[in-house]
Amino acid sequence: MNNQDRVATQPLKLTAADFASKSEPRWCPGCGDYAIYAQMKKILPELGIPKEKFVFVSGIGCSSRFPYYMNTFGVHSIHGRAPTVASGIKLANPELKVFIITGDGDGLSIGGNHFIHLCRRNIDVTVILFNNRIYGLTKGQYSPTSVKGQITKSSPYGTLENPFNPVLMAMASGATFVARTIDRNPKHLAEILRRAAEHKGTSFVEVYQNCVIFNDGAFEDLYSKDTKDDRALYMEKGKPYIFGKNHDKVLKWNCSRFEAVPYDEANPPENLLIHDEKNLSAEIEFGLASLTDNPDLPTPMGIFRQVETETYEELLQKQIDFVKEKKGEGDLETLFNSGNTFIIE
Ligand SMILES: Cc1ncc(C[n+]2csc(CCOP(=O)(O)OP(=O)(O)O)c2C)c(N)n1
Ligand code: SF4
Repeated sequence: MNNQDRVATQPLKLTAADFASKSEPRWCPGCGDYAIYAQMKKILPELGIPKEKFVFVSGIGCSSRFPYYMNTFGVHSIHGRAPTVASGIKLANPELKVFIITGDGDGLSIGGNHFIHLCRRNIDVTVILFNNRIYGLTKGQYSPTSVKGQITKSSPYGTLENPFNPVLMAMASGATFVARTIDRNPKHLAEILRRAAEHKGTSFVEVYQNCVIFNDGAFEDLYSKDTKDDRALYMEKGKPYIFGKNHDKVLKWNCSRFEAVPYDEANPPENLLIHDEKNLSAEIEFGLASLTDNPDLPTPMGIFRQVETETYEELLQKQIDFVKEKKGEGDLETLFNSGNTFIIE
């Protein structure tokens, strides 16, 4: 056996370090982007996908610098157009594992239209939206997820707009996997990134990401020791929606809305909902997503929806096969010269 055979027959065991490029990340010290970068590198070797099959596509923004730092194929594309470039890559080569890295400005302002159409098509790509509720790269203008009243460089007296809820947007647009996590909880972040990457179809993950320079502490209530247990609800498959410092509260579905009631494990309230992201009614999915930033109830973290249905590329291949069977193999030259052709003299 010569060396070349050995390389071909023994798959390499990859590690996080294999996915780090030679470019040193240039995010501000303390930026949440570092945490996402670290967990992404960690989960990629666990997916069992050869390294040359990964592609990271981004738009423009601090977050969109991500592909530079990954030792994989990548495209730092144009503002808001990562879904378009990624769709082309995936359709041309369905063997690839394609990630879209975007920010709340890139993905939901200039790229909002591209984002919703990606979701409804169910192309098999994984979207990671770094939501810091601000434009970081351009130095602190408000974004479509900035909270109403937020004072920023471009809203010195407070924004007048209602923010988008990215989870609701992805759900309403038809994404087949929808989840939320946060940079300050590495274990949860890694698990959600892995689950999203394994999903077949458009998977969407909103990551709450701290911009330490222009919107520091935007999600503090979800990770600070004193508030996190009451403000964040970690949804777990097979469990009711329990939260609170002593696991002493639970969400109950009552007359088409959620309410918080006391919880005692030994004597739980009757008719509690049990979480199962693969089998929730639209009413419950949307009800959970709508709790975001509710002052009286916790913000849900975890997987809101995971359903399996045919992807765009599978349907496309079927259609190509069908037409080929009906009309035979295509010929570009004939196609160019068919139909209404005319000569300009
Ligand atoms: C066509 C175009 N319009 C506007 C800009 C300026 N611009 C660059 S990044 C950006 C917003 C980035 O915000 P976000 O996606 O939230 O990323 P972050 O920097 O916060 O990670 C804007 C408006 C641009 N580069 N190109
Ligand atoms: S400006 Fe904000 S988002 Fe951009 S690198 Fe710095 S901390 Fe991160």
